[in-house]
Amino acid sequence: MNKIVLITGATSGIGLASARKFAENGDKLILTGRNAERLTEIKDELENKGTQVLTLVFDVRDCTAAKTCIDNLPVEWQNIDVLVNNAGLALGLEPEYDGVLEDWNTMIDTNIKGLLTMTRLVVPGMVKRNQGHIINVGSVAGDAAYAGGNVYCATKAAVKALSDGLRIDVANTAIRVTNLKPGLVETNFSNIRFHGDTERAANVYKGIKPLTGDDIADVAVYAANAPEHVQIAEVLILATHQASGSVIVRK
Ligand code: 8X3
Repeated sequence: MNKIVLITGATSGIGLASARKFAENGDKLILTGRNAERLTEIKDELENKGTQVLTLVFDVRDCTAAKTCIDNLPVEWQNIDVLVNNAGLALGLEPEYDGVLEDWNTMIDTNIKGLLTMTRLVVPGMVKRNQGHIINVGSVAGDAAYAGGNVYCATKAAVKALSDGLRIDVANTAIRVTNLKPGLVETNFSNIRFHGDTERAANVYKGIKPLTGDDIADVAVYAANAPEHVQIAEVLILATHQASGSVIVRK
């Protein structure tokens, strides 16, 4: 209750679902994203329900902008309790020998370097206060590569390594680190992956009941509210008919 929760990529998908679930939980929210208009709409929606919301418009790939925003937080918003490193994306499903360099750079810059930037900016305050929780949105894709997943899978494997590394580095503090690893979640994820090819995106979820952003957000809120001595280190969350990144039974 009444934590300050910063969520990156809060304008859609798991980020937006998390914003709504943490709001229901009574927390104060710092929501970040690139789309100023969407952020304002979400802020209005949540404030109407009594949640205090601060929005920050920046791209996690822009470390100067991120630093300016975090360094200039109003004093009452500075003590961030929970950092949800959610901003991330997949682009393309081409074989590794045939991939698009620009897409690779976007994924690496967002999913790895953006997450690292936010960690570097927010976690020192947590260490100073000996209190805090970092929830990284990893993926089943980080456990094993699947066909065409190559670089995306590598970025999510990096999220696992960075979560594990950070957990070691803060093990002498009260800070907790969680790596959430969703499988098939029906959000805008596949539309973005396939550059707006909605038919191809819809096929990803055909014949299986996929997870929703809410399903993942529920776990994030649970982890953040577990008793202080309990660290939910890693959670793999799959649809019932998905067994791994590449084993999906469709009906
Ligand atoms: C999202 C899950 O299986 O589409 O990270 O890569 S998957």
